[in-house]
Amino acid sequence: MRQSYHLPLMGLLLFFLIPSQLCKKCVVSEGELSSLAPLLRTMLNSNYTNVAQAANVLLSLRLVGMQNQSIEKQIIRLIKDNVEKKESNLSSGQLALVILALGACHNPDEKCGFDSHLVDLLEEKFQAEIANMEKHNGNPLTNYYQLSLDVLALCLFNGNYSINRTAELFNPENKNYYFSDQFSVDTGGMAVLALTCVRRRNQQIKTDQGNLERIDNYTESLVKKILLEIKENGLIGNIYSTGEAMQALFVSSNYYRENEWNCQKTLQTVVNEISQGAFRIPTAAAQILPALMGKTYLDVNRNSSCVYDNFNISILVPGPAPPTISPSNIKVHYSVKINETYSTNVTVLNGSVFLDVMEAAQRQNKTIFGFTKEESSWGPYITSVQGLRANNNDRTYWELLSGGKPLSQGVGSYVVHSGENLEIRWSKY
Ligand code: B12
Ligand SMILES: *[C@@H]1O[C@H](CO)[C@@H](O)[C@H](O)[C@H]1NC(C)=O
Ligand SMILES: *[C@@H]1O[C@H](CO)[C@@H](O)[C@H](O)[C@H]1NC(C)=O
Ligand SMILES: *[C@@H]1O[C@H](CO)[C@@H](O)[C@H](O)[C@H]1NC(C)=O
Ligand SMILES: *[C@@H]1O[C@H](CO)[C@@H](O)[C@H](O)[C@H]1NC(C)=O
Ligand SMILES: *[C@@H]1O[C@H](CO)[C@@H](O)[C@H](O)[C@H]1NC(C)=O
Ligand SMILES: *[C@@H]1O[C@H](CO)[C@@H](O)[C@H](O)[C@H]1NC(C)=O
Ligand SMILES: *[C@@H]1O[C@H](CO)[C@@H](O)[C@H](O)[C@H]1NC(C)=O
Ligand SMILES: *[C@@H]1O[C@H](CO)[C@@H](O)[C@H](O)[C@H]1NC(C)=O
Ligand SMILES: *[C@@H]1O[C@H](CO)[C@@H](O)[C@H](O)[C@H]1NC(C)=O
Ligand SMILES: *[C@@H]1O[C@H](CO)[C@@H](O)[C@H](O)[C@H]1NC(C)=O
Ligand SMILES: *[C@@H]1O[C@H](CO)[C@@H](O)[C@H](O)[C@H]1NC(C)=O
Ligand SMILES: *[C@@H]1O[C@H](CO)[C@@H](O)[C@H](O)[C@H]1NC(C)=O
Repeated sequence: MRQSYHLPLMGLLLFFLIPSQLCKKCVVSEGELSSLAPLLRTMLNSNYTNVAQAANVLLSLRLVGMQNQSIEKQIIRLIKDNVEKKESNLSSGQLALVILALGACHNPDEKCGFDSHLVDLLEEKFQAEIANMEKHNGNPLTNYYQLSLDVLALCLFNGNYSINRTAELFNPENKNYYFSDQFSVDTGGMAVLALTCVRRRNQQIKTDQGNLERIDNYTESLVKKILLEIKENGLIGNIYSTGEAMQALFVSSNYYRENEWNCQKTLQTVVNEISQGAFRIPTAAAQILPALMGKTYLDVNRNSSCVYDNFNISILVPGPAPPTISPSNIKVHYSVKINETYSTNVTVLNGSVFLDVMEAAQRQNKTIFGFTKEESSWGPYITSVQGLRANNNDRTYWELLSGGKPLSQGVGSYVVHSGENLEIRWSKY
């Protein structure tokens, strides 16, 4: 395996010449760049089976200035095919991600970007989210993470949205920032990015000063909530929300004091986690990478920012590490909980994931353990068990637990252990 990194001299010079207050970010040092290789490998080895996954990967690669024509072409084709085939079926946030990814090209000579009708379509989908909220007790079609992506894309690409309405929607007290009373750091982080874009782009509009002040106030509160989620080891929320949270804190440094966040500590923990294989899912890798290199989604259509601009990385990509499925069997306990609990013992190969357990149980009794799943940017998402379907209008979903505690990974990636008590529970968020 050969890996080589070229950091153009220009990038280094910029790094040292740009005044530090302009770029008060902590980033992975040049010497540590090779620790990011597993992220790139994961992103480049992906099959891009899902449009949101492909968009996440392309956006991330472009933000850090990694140019690989063959991969870009492949992803762009997939995204474009997907958009044409089922544009009316894309969720608002999926479309917003596509716009961000396609629009994130720094090279004006290159044939890049997107058809402007995609922005019109996003306006419609954003309106549909709001209409659904009005009709269904304040619940959007998707979620506030996606509404934030919508506002961000509309803001960056000159779409039409109401600043007034946006200020109203993104009140930090809104229930949509919370899942089961727990503040969603990913959601709050994305909202801070969106609100910061709106704020910066509308600085001069006199008539909107009231709304802009309101947005300032909301941003400050959201930043406070994010800071409250900083853990002992420096992670913000959990490992998978840390990238978005870092981006949010990068763009909002005027709302907190330097001693309120030890960015270096966060960075170090993330780098350690990379070596432990925490980011094996392409979307996970794509969402953490920009922050590690000092980039945020607000840089999407900005010419240049602090470091590594246009950095070149060539990496011979080896196959993914073979999953360690050993021929030995393990036994786990599995239950489906609705009002009643339905339990069974299942034997699977050591190294199996949650989904393997569900499939084994389903083979035992399809009536009780039958389920459906959908492919998403994070892998398979469980949509129904026993025919009972999750529904965003009711805020219902199928929650994954082990030993009574919610898991922070999905059925496709959580590796089960011998004797474990696994549960899938009909819940409200
Ligand atoms: C909103 C959300 C939810 C909502 C989804 C329904 C809704 N109203 O939209 C609810 C609260 C129900 C939910 C549930 C879960 N979630 Co969730 N969720 C998110 C969030 C904040 C945004 C997702 C999104 O819209 N993305 C943007 C769109 C454009 O991409 P998309 O692929 O089209 O989005 C869909 C999928 O992401 C899917 N989805 C949501 N969560 C999860 C989790 C997994 C593992 C999978 C495969 C799919 C999935 O729902 C989205 C809408 O349809 C993300 C944060 C993030 N960083 O992405 C966490 C996130 C994806 N969720 C996560 C987790 C762990 C879960 C649960 C497994 C928690 C649990 N213990 O049960 C369950 C899923 C269980 C199942 N049934 O398979 C983790 C995944 C980490 C990982 N390595 O896999 C994330 C990253 C949060 C975090 N920081 O920990 N989630
Ligand atoms: C990609 O697709 C190929 C062929 O369908 C499959 O063999 C391979 O396991 C897939 N890789 C990943 C990482 O999903
Ligand atoms: C759009 O979604 C609906 C329902 O989910 C499905 O029946 C239809 O086939 C989809 N259309 C396309 C073009 O994917
Ligand atoms: C923007 O949207 C508002 C409604 O939200 C509408 O009244 C206005 O005409 C739209 N403007 C353009 C240029 O489409
Ligand atoms: C903005 O919204 C408020 C209600 O939140 C409303 O009273 C006000 O008239 C709106 N202003 C504009 C310019 O639309
Ligand atoms: C935001 O506004 C509310 C009410 O107007 C006020 O109580 C709160 O202190 C403000 N928050 C900040 C951070 O300015
Ligand atoms: C963007 O950068 C290029 C060179 O890197 C420069 O020629 C161009 O003027 C810049 N554009 C803007 C809008 O700053
Ligand atoms: C990046 O790599 C490509 C091909 O490997 C090369 O043509 C190009 O000059 C490099 N760019 C920089 C800025 O080093
Ligand atoms: C681009 O990616 C392909 C496929 O992953 C790889 O074979 C090639 O070496 C990469 N090119 C560069 C310049 O990194
Ligand atoms: C669970 O039980 C409650 C109270 O008996 C009932 O209202 C509800 O419909 C049940 N839920 C399901 C999914 O069966
Ligand atoms: C599963 O196995 C445990 C012992 O390992 C036993 O106590 C329990 O009754 C079994 N449950 C079912 C549903 O078979
Ligand atoms: C399962 O495999 C892991 C290593 O992959 C090993 O440490 C563990 O002892 C195995 N457990 C059983 C019950 O075979
Ligand atoms: C599945 O479970 C139901 C309810 O306990 C039972 O009536 C049915 O006979 C079972 N089916 C099989 C194939 O075991």
